Amino acid sequence: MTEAERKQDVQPEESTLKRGTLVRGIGSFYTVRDAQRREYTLRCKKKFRREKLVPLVGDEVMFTPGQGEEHGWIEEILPRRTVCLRPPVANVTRLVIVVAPVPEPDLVLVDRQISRAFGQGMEVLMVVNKCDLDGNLAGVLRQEYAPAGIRVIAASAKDGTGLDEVRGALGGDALCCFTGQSGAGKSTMINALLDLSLETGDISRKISRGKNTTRHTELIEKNGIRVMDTAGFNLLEAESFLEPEKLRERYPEFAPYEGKCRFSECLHDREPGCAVTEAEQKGLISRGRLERYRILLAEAREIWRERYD
Ligand SMILES: Nc1nc2c(ncn2[C@@H]2O[C@H](COP(=O)(O)OP(=O)(O)OP(=O)(O)O)[C@@H](O)[C@H]2O)c(=O)[nH]1
Ligand SMILES: [Mg+2]
Ligand SMILES: [Zn+2]
Repeated sequence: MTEAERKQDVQPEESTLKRGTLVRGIGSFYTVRDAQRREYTLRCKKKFRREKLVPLVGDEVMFTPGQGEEHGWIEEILPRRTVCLRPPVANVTRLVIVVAPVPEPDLVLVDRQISRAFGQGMEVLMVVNKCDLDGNLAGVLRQEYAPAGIRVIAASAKDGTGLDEVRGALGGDALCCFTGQSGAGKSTMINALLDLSLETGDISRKISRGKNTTRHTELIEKNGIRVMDTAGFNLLEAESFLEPEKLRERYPEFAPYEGKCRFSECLHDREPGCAVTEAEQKGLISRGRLERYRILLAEAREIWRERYD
């Protein structure tokens, strides 16, 4: 069969509605991969703009493929399990926060991400990369985050430390998403894990920051692992719809003490007789986590006040 005949042959099938996963989006063009791993270039139907619906990497969509060189159309976005706006992705079930000794980790940023992830029922995993530069950071962060039920893996994309462990933690049927500050080594780590060649950048010497090398989210599927590489960022604004009373529910390490404070409405913000404060004083809860919880709590209260007063 010639190529032209083959194309004609499959045309009737290709004009029907198909299902796939959005793996990349650049400008107004989206790439969708079907179950046979074929990729299609698509655009969005106008109705999406009217409904203010923006397709995200990770979305499951129904689409009509284009004919020949023509692009096709995304017809429908299927219901999402989870949504993040930073990075903008859908259906992630396991968030992999990558930190490193350089750039210096911003743990308020990390805790913000954890709070949002737990708020949506995602699993969270922390990878402490570049442990070839500093062997202590992973241990310090494990003390902070293990009580929250977060597994902390010490790794180095450079010398290979911990890569098997990270690979093991990405498997199963999870849709994983690497996130973290620019320059932490997300792309380098994914390259080392899956033998790929995603673009990587160096760290600015002057300000010890990444250079925002990855610009677009990419969903990679290889060796039974489904993982997104995303653009790093250095800021994450506060959530606008978070009830201050709900924040504490996103701290699994508080759970054993809930209901044991003197006041039943205790927000663990230095109220007298607070069981969470006592647990921190006894070293059962990390001081840093509690301090940052209070920063996020103050922020949530401020936003709530502005909204409803
Ligand atoms: N020493 C050391 N350097 C590393 C390691 N992993 C990555 N790097 C370096 O860190 C720098 C940034 O790596 P990238 O992979 O581009 O970082 P990124 O997190 O993808 O950054 P953005 O795409 O900007 O968000 C590069 O110079 C890498 O070579 C590591 O394990 N050890
Ligand atoms: Mg990158
Ligand atoms: Zn309390």
